[in-house]
Amino acid sequence: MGARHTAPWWPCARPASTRSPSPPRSSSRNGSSSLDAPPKRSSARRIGGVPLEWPESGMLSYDWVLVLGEVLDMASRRLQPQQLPTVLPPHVAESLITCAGRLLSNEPNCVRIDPDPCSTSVVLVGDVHGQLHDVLHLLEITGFPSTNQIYVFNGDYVDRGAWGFETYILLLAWKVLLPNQVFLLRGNHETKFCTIAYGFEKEIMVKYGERASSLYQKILTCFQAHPLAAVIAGSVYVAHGGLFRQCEVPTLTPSNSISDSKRFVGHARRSLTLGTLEDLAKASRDVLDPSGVGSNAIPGDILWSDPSPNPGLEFNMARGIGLLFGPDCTQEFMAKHRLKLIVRSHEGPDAREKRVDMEGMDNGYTIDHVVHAGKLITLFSAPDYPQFQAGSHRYENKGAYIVLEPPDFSEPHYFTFEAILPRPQVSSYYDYVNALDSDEDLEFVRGSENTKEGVRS
Ligand SMILES: [Mn+2]
Repeated sequence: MGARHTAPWWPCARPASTRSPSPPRSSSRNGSSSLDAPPKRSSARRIGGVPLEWPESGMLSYDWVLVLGEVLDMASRRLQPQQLPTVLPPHVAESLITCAGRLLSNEPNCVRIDPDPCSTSVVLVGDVHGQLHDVLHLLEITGFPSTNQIYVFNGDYVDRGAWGFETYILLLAWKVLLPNQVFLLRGNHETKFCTIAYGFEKEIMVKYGERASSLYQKILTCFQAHPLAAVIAGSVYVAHGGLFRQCEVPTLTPSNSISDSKRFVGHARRSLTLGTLEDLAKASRDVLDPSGVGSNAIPGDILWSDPSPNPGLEFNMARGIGLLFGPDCTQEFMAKHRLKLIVRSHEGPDAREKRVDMEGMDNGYTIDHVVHAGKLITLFSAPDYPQFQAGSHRYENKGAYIVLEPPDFSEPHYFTFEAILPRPQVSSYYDYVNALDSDEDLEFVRGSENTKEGVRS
């Protein structure tokens, strides 16, 4: 195994011309349970105990990433959480975070994905929230990322579930291996204030001890690097929360006073105009906790907004951040950009239980807006969510993913799947009985830079 930090590890991914052949796609993309679609294992299966080291070549391979998944799976089942560094050393995790962060930060706010119109399909995945075993299952039944199969993950990789670190690291590894086939959009949980409130920060502290603080800081930096949205084949818009406001930046001249600026901010909060992809391209996304006001308005909206059955664009009072946007906004945005489909995520069965005017999330997806230009779908990929639920009642929701097929890519094919149960027994990293939807707690962690309203995740 290579010595620490001595192996060159950048560039990390293989050049495109030397990539491994695509692994065979599973014949069972049928949304079945695990019993119907037994997981396939890589030829390099490895039974743990030996720390995974960065490849001596400095380049990740398919086998390395598959082994990483197996090691993380094994560790979750056989090791105590604090033993994870014995199989995934902190310097290996840090290398993955650094490599992926560089790739992500070089991507634009809205990634343009133009798949080969003859041979490439695109898989869209919604929230996964630290449910490692369900993510591994999804990859196996759907087929691993490859030159013929692009994945777009739509954020919320961490929090609530007990394996957010493993899930995030695994997805970063796929990104490093296949940067042009794996896209990782940012969710609202890829922020400091959510990871403090919903367990991910504590999870890292428990698992990595004295190295945790450094790891967490690197991950927070990586969070800010994720792109906010994607447009696939020119016709499918994907973002975690959805649409966003136009954010006019006041032109400050020597004659502008501070009071002028304050008046502008007040005006911007009162009147909302739907933003465009041009506005998105110009936005600054390099912010740890988008506050949803001022220059942070666009990333805040994209990560936190929800569709509404009611027309118009309004502040999302239930969440305290982001917007509610009606079918008319969806139509306007789609028509302006010649889109045929919008896929967003962000609302699981718990969130939908509180919205009596919206369809429930039992099957992992809902069709929320059907307008002249096309439709808007919510996609949620964490089955049996949240992992930790108070009381005996569970939502028992299915997860879903969407496949877009060539040559058109704008017709969604839905696939549902059930959770891999039973999950390994482990304690949660947050007070799920009391912390859920606690405005006071979130107000505390969000700090003074954010809005005064509470926030519902
Ligand atoms: Mn979310």
